[in-house]
Amino acid sequence: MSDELLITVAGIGAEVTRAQQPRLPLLPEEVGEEYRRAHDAGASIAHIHGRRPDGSPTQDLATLRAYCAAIRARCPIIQQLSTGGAVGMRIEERIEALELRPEMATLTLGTCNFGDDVFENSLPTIRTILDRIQKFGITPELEIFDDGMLATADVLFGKGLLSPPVHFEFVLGAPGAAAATAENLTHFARSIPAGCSWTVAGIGRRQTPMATMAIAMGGHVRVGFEDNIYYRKGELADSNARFVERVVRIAREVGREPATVVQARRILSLPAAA
Ligand code: KMH
Ligand code: ZN
Repeated sequence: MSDELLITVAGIGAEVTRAQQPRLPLLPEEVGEEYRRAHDAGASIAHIHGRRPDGSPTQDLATLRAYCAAIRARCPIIQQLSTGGAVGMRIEERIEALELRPEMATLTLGTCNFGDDVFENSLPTIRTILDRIQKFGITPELEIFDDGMLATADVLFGKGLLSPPVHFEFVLGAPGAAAATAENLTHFARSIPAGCSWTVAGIGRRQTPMATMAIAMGGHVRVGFEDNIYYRKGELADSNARFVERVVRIAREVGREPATVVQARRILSLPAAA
């Protein structure tokens, strides 16, 4: 276990709207500023989705290029592109921006319900995304929404397509996937190979309880508008950085410091920045 805490900020997502969260960043300058504030508050990883100016989700190359440049111009946070995109998005759109060679990209290891929709990730889809991730020398984050996705990780390890140690992310509380409970978090954390690190993203009002458990267990934390728009019941968060600040306060109370970007690269075995 590393004492330093990785904090990922998932500040955009694909589903939240401006009508629901007026501070949702959409334009590149807004995205750049939002992630800079989160970085300054203690986040070391930026999980990034694309949006058109009207708020609709897109993973197109031009949008992601502009976002990545706007973030990089303001802070050295590790950039992690989503390959999940939005439910129903074509696979080619989900992966076209990987040619930007971000340091990290997510790889969701299975299909699950997502509200009324289906988040589709068949094994061929997973292999296509993994191929593209590896072609560009990107470090994957294995995203687990449900128990069966842990089995898929074992399939990939068994076939030699990936080898531990790798970094996992447990998304708990998505509507239609595994619930955000202490039992599920413990089970997931115990199920991955020795030496692997993990982050938890608790959805909605389970964001802070899950983060607190992960801090105590030696895991890492993701927060942000993608997963939760309320700071507390009935009160919208006024920025992603406010979530990061709260996680930092909780972590310090139990003796963990937020990882700097340099420390995060070491924990994740990423190459040092050029
Ligand atoms: N928007 C969700 C359906 C990821 O970023 O890798 C999927 C998602 C996963 O957000
Ligand atoms: Zn995402």
